[in-house]
Amino acid sequence: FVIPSKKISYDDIEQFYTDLSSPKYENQEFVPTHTSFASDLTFKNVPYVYKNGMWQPIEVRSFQRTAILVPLQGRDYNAKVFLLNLHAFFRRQLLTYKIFIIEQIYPQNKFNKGRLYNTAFNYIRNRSSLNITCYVLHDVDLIPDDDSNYYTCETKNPKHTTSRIRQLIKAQYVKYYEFLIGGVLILTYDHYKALNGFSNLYWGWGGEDDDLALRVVQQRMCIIRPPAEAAIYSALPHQRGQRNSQRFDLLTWSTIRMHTDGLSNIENLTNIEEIKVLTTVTHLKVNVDVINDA
Ligand code: BGN
Repeated sequence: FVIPSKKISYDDIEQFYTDLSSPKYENQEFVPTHTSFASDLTFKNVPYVYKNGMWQPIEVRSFQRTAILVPLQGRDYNAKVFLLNLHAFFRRQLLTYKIFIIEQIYPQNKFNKGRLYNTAFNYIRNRSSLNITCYVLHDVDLIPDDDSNYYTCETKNPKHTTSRIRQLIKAQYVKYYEFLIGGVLILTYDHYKALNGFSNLYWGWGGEDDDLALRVVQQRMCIIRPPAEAAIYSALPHQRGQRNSQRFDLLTWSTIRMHTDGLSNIENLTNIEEIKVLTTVTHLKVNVDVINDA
């Protein structure tokens, strides 16, 4: 279990990327020293600017405006490594992008990733000036290992990019099952809306992504994947989440519920209690169980 030796704060990361966008760094090669992880943290620094709430390359225009949604519960050490690595990755891909960390507060509840994603979609939709055209649903412990794994939306179908994953310490890529769409999923709002988002009923680890996959089948959508050699990730080490023992039962009736359980009824279930806007990340702190939390 390896945690970066130097304690990195969100402010450090903020400073780091603000410095990088300054013109004096133009055309330099960068190797951030804060982290021992990552495939390749070097990148030719294309001048970037933070404008109207998004990071964007100055000299080219990106095709899409991309929001990266990262649900979080108690894995701050992963989140920081994630931010250092992914900012570099997005810039190498010349994306116009914004990263959202959607943190579940109140530790008495088990992790509810579905509610966090649904809440974030509503939040972003209500900020129409951002004009987001593509959403990346991203686990906080996954670092893409290949730059040709393009984080772009396809018009027709959602894209699942996590075909093979290696644990950093073992270094062997493992292929996951074909039906898996967890890890990293890239889609448009229209796709997400057609699926009615995630189920709000999964508490704890496991199943919510398979539930979404059943919705995909029900809606007769396909899932596309990048070429196998590109769809590879390193997983950061972390503590194991609490298993959801009800996941098998919930999956049985997944598609019966899908039109009444999801994005359409998230409104009264959750509440964003704090919003912290940095340029590196917009940090949403969410109460995922308004009805039962005092
Ligand atoms: C699966 C989990 C997924 C998880 C993947 C990868 C379940 C439901 C069982 C029918 N699914 O086993 O949620 O993303 O492993 O770790 O537990």
